[in-house]
Amino acid sequence: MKKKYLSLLSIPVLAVGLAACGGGEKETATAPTNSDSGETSVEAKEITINTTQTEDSHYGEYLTTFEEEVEKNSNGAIEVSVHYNSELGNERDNVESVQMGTLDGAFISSGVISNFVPEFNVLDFPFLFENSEHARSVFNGEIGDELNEKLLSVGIKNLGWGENGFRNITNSKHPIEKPEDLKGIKIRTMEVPIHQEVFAAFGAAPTPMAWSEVFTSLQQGVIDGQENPIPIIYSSKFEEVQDYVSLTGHVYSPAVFIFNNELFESFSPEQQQVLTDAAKAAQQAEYEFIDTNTAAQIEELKSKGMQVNEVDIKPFQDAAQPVIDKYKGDYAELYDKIKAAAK
Ligand code: EAX
Repeated sequence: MKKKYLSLLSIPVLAVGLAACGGGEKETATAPTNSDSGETSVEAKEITINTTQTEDSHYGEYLTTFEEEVEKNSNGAIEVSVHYNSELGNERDNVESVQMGTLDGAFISSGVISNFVPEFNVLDFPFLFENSEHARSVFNGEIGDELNEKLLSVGIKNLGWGENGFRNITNSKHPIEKPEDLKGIKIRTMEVPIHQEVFAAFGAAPTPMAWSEVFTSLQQGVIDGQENPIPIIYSSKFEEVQDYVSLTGHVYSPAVFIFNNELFESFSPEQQQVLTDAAKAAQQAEYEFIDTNTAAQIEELKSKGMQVNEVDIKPFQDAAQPVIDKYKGDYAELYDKIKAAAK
């Protein structure tokens, strides 16, 4: 975490925070004094965040809102440095780095977390959530809190839930209208075992791959397709490498704002509140961005030459059921609680 110096006059919060950190006796910040202006300056804390997506994506909407809120409400005592396009590694690497403290935080799809917290496997079950309202109420309620506790047990603070969204299939062979259409199609999946099994059950050839390799792999024909929510298909400019979008909505991916918990606890209670409040505001901004733009993004993908088709999900649900039955036993209680929360 890089340290920067700011004028104390502009950041009374930090001065109080630093004094409070001095234990029982009142300590004042003993930072260097700027000889020119005579002002006393104290260290500002900089936090570094990584994400896979572009700054103009729905992830970018979340993170730019977070950055603005933190720097506004911490009086500049906390600076946020966001790195887009997997600049500081892929999602799975990021979970490990945040856990070890070599990366402060990351905004990622929850899929890869199941490799660290088994309960997260449930979130990647196909057709688990009825709609966005169902999913958002689950993650912003008791179940979301329970999952956050599981994350804390491995040293990771979830600053706040976000949304990746309902995942749809893109490919360059033909429209996907029924599972049989996926026969032999090389579909990139996240590094999530249950996703690989679901696409094998659909008849596809699942190819697990980190996000940063997907666009060039599609361009080079190493894979035929992939699956992601519309906002990612749009912001990734997949119309340049894919011809078909099939609206299967087969999995809902939440997004998680993972943060090194030791670092989080090093902030004063006031600063911790600034961080969590900023994440809440960012979540609302992202939800609004998604709800406002997704329909228009589909129309724009069509205008750019992509063929978009609806599907009857029942055959996909039937094909996926054996995979659900195989794994549900391990997480039956959580699975049933989520299903029961459907609006
Ligand atoms: O987090 O890997 C994926 O397909 C994820 O949905 C993407 O990185 C957004």
